[in-house]
Amino acid sequence: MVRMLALVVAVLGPVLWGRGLALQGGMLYPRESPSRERKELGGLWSFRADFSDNRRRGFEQQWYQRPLRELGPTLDMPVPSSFNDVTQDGKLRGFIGWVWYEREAVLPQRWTQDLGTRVVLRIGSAHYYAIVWVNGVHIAEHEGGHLPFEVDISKLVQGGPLGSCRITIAVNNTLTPNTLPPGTILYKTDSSKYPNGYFVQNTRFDFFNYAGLHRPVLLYTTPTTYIDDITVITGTEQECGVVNYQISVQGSQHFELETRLLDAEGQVVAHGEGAQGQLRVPNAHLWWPYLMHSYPAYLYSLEVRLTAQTTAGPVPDFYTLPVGIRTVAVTDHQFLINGKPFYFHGVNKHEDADVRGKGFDWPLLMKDFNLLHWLGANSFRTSHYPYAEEVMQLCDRYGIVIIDESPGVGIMLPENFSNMSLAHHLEVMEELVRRDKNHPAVVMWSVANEPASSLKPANYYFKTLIAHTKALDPTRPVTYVTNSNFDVDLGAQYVDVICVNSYYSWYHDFGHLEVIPMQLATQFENWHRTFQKPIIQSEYGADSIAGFHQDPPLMFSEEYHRSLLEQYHLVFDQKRQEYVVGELIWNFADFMTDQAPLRVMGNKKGIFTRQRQPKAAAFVLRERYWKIANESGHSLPYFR
Ligand code: GCB
Repeated sequence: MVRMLALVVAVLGPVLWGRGLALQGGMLYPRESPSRERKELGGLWSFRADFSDNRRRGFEQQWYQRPLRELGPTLDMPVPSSFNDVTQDGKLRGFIGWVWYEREAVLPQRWTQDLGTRVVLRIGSAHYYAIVWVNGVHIAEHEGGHLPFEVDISKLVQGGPLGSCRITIAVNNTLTPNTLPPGTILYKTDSSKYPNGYFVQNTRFDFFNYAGLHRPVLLYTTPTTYIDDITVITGTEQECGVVNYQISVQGSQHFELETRLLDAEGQVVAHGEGAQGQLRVPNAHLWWPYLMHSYPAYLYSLEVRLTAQTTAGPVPDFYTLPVGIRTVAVTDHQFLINGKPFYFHGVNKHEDADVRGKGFDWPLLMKDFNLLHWLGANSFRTSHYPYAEEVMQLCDRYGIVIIDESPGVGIMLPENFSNMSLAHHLEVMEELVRRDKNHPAVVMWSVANEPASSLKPANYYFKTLIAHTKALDPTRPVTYVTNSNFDVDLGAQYVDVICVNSYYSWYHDFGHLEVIPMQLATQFENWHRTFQKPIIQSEYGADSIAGFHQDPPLMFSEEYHRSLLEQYHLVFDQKRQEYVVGELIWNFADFMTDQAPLRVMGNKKGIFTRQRQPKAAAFVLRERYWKIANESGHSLPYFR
């Protein structure tokens, strides 16, 4: 046991040390403004995976002290991207441990000479644990692969002779029982079967553990006294829109703040002064979801102007935040947006594609949003982790409603419910709410997917987690997603909306489509009888291999896929008259998983292939979603 722990520590290194870092400051998305510049560090970085037995050669040889290429061979690695599928090396594809990224950034002279400028390095996502050095100086560590972190590097780049800086980032994809998602390193010690030191990583979630620098890495500037965070909470009073705002400033106590709210035409509709206040907008345009209104996704702009009083005179900082005025509420059988019943007809997604894995990619993102519009989808769940900030911004702009999920997936073993796990989960919820709180598209938080909620410690775990999330954000409902295989789950007493996944006629009663209506109706009735809460069918679906045809339908054919969905729809159409408030297909597109006998080069439950081509099921859903949208009388032909 002790030996095992020692080995695990050897592989993970600092993954086990970095607990309890308190959340500091805001996490405003870095936008350009008259007082702020940004410099993208995308492109090719130098890269090396540390294949040494203990995975610690990089630390022993201090790979951060000198350019990586001087200490051995390097690869060119694109950022953002997962590293796994970029090369022809199978060992790198399945690599577990530390990989090292490095690049030189050339800085504009003003950034390095002007001591009134603050230079910040921001990493959109590094999966899973990251350590960052600038010019060999250790400056940051971050745990968690799906949320951004940043660090002020002004002192390191200013005042010296250098106009450039060397950024080194070591990233470790090892998952432990206390990471989110959790995983286990299993050492195979039978020397007749495995070489010395052989280990594998086991996880209880169904997607490939892609790793690397997944989202943009960039530098941006602010003045030294700067707008650090903005929180808006919106509401309505009769015809009047209300925007409550709170602004935090760092760097000085001597400043003034002005706010102006501009409509989509750029007209000022309200203004205020000071760090907090309320802006009132008569006859406000509300933010409505796509297909729920003839002018969906209306965004105002909140312009914040900070004027700091310095010895050299006043120094301004500007930040503009898009604001959608809308309300969210839940009754015992409805999900209300702006007081009107909202029905989720949407998808579950993954950040996943050929070659780039989980790497952020604009063409892919736009293709996905065009497909959502084509489909008539009004919503998605960020299964099973927070998505890139640019995704959330597009949802605001297009009116796509989001259930924003934490990386709490695969929480199945008793050790995943430890106090250490809970503490980390609470911290992740704080990071998530801090990042996404101002997005009108986000209408609910999901703290986890299919945790083993019948285990004894689960009750305390979820009670605490949900209460904490509600305290962080009292304006949005909170859920965790459960599975119909689990008995009616008492943890659901803490959630506002029941989200349930089921795979009738797929993982059980396979081949028997005829039992779906009965089993699905029973599921809904049991959950609603027990909790009197609205229910979302948060996953359902079947695998199909594009191009496989069989009629009468057999499993894995496109015909079985579509017939299975049609059986579900019969029941949704009855129950949505009562308390079912949504249906989210599993999954938007085929995606990569670990290799397993139940997976054919990944999970094939996509209604689109991994290359985003429609299968038969996509046409079934398209017809259905547009039919549902047309019931409201607000469908928008220009998106079709
Ligand atoms: C589920 C999980 C999802 C899986 C899906 C499946 O319940 O939430 O992550 O991919 O089932 O296809 O098995």
